[in-house]
Amino acid sequence: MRDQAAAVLHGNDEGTWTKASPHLYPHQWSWDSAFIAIGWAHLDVGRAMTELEQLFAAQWATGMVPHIVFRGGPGVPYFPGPEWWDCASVTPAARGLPAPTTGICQPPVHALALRRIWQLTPSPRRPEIRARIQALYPRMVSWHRYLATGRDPEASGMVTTYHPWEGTDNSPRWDRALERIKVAKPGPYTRIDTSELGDPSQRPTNWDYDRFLWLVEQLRKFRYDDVLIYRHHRFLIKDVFFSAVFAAANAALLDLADAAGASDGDRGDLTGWLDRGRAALAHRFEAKSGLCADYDVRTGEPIRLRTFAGFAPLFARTADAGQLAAQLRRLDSPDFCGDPRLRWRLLPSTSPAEPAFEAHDYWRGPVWPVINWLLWQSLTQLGCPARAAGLRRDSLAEIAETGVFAEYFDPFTGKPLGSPQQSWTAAVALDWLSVSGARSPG
Ligand code: 9WN
Repeated sequence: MRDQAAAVLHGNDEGTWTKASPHLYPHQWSWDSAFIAIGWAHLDVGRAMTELEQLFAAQWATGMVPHIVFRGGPGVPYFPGPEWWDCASVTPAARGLPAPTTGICQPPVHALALRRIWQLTPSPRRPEIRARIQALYPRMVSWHRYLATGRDPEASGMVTTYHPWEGTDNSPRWDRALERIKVAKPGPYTRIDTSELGDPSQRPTNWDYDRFLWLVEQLRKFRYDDVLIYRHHRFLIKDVFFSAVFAAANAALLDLADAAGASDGDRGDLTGWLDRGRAALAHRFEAKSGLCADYDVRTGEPIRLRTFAGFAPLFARTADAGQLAAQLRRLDSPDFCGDPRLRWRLLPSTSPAEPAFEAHDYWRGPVWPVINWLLWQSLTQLGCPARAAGLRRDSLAEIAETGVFAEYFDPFTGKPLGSPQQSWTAAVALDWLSVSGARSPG
């Protein structure tokens, strides 16, 4: 399997960056790149660093790392392409970049990747890789500063998302906020994802896409200015999963502070963001459900749904023993991994008990290996090696059963769904294959 996973990365390799998948996603995606760098680190730590460096070369002047860098070039088919975003025309923050980008971002997994690269760097390569980490580190801190300020002007400890494309596109977590948006069709457009895949039931609906595109139009109208967006945008959600990844990423940058020669000021800021983030998530934890709830800034209402995001305290490596115990019980309850219909004991994107659940449909039910990798890593670090080992074992078994490094899998049948040869699935498989079930990923 290791050779097959490496072949997927090599097959999608464009030399200095990696396509998220060969056909469906032929550009560089932000959080995909971070996972991909973890995969490359098992083959060549220098190549892993290049992946992150290329992504951060497209960082905006605000510190934001854009969700797509359109490195594939203008002829490469992906919808919506750079013309829908038009970032460089409307904001100076997006000018002078090596390629056009989108104007939104994705969860900051990058610091986890940087830490993993450093852990995997063999002694002879340490001086070279240390120098490259030292060069990249300030850019990562500025990315985190953007999230802690532009995306959290209230200093609440929770990151605000502006668009479902900021990670988990058609998750039912966004349904109510999208339902409030009444849009006329945002101009004629032709999707290519559904024809590329051949099965539209595995992708968001046209109703979703109308709203996704309308939201892009709005963000462009606000010139991607966080202050204007905060004032006028219709979709503003305090996302517990994004916030949890941010907390874990702040901890990862602190772990690297000595190697990177971080300043006292940066260490202080990272510690502050980490503490504030963990405290906010602890506050959003609801004992009754055993889950964390997102929060809709526009309506002031919590979003109470049984999805993977409810395990934000686990993803953030909570320091609260009571919440940890409650979340572990919930994880293996019949609403989640304890559902007897599951093919593997893995965390589905949406609970099968949730009315919005769809076994085939993207973030509305299927199992995503990268999400289970994040959970595995957290549980290992939280001192739950047995449960972590189960996630690793079942995830590898899920891939091995069909031999497909799929984007996502049907939780009941284990059928591979979405894009085959998905880079980040191959990348996390490489990482899983490198460690024994109980050994810490660091
Ligand atoms: C839009 C690349 C990306 C992932 C996202 C996933 C999906 C894109 C799409 O693919 O989103 O960004 O076209 O559906 O939802 O998490 O980064 O793999």
